[in-house]
Amino acid sequence: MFTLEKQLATHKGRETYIDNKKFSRILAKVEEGESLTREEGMLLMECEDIFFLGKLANLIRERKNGNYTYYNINAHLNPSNICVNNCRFCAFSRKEGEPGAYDLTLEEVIEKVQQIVTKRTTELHIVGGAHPRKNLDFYKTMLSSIKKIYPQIYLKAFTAVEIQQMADVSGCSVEDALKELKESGLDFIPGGGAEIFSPRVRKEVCPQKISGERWLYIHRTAHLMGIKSNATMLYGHREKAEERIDHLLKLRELQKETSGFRAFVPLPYHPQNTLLGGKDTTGVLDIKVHALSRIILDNFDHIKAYWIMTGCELAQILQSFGVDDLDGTVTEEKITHSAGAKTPQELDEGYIRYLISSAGRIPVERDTLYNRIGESRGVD
Ligand code: V47
Ligand code: SF4
Repeated sequence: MFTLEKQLATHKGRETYIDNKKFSRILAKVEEGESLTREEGMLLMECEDIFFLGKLANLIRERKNGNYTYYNINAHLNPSNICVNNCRFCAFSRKEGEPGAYDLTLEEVIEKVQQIVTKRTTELHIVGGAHPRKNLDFYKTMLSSIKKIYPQIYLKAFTAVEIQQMADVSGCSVEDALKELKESGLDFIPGGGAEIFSPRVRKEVCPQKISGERWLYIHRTAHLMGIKSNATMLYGHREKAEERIDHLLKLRELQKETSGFRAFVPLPYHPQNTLLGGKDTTGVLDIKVHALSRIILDNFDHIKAYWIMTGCELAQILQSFGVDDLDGTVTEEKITHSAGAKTPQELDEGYIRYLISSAGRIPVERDTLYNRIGESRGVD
């Protein structure tokens, strides 16, 4: 039974978070723009007062992005779900010949692109499985053919995992693969494949995937070549709170070195149809992870709520917990919907702007690099 005394005690307990010396020191550090330590991050991970976390995250959010929330007009394309890795959290991938496997030819990819791109599309987000046979030339031709038809569209393509795989199939280095992809039209690398860097958890959930260190190496290499990227963290499966903090700290460290990351995207695990199974994340965990990401990653300009995974309603609320970006309109999302996502496949631009403005924020259309492009369009 939840008695009145217990309620009061809990309430009092929460107040002590703010009164507590350690928490007031953290608040002062955030107000001064100082980075938090691992221990302080851990303390916040254990903090049950989401309003306190929201206060800290919002301070950083508004210092960096004011009252603006960004979105873009994008389309997703998943050319194949055939993959050599067997990540236990993935419901999307298939082996060659397995029921449900698909593998678009170059002609089919172009046909698909022509169906999903509109006059307003500024970004194509292209990711698929780590294919056992397709070489670098296939992906280079894909990029250059799309770029030839749509030179104005940013090609945000291929996770570090796919880039390593195409380099392996072609027997070349990741450096050479990145250079050739860039020459063929690659503009930006999405943040997928990072999962959680902890070797302990990777061994359990994605033992065949490249290591966290390798993921970081590939992004560092891309940054040094002038290719910007995003970063992600898949949470809510087998990882411990400290492993989330360590993941964020590794990203903060790399960002300090290269300044190559644009946005960080926390990805809540969806368990349906996966080998790993387990439960959906809760609203409180989603809020904590987005807020903590904003607080720890104080050298990242943007924290994105990927509405496909968080749900539209929570994505809207997360704008008070550090988030300043709601991703984009998206089309035909396959990875999360294979794992049970109940969100739509696509959002209309007017609705994204409504999710932003009805939270008291100002919607701003951006391109992949966060250049503002839609301010004069007056979509509302
Ligand atoms: O790499 C796979 C994750 C990622 C599941 O860079 C799952 O702006 C939840 O990286 N439940 C792909 N997540 C998506 C991605 C992304 C999405 C939006 C924006 C950006 C960006 C990147 O999805 C995969 C993997 O980490 N994933 N299975 C699942 N069951
Ligand atoms: Fe393959 Fe990516 Fe799925 Fe892992 S998450 S099995 S690498 S498609």
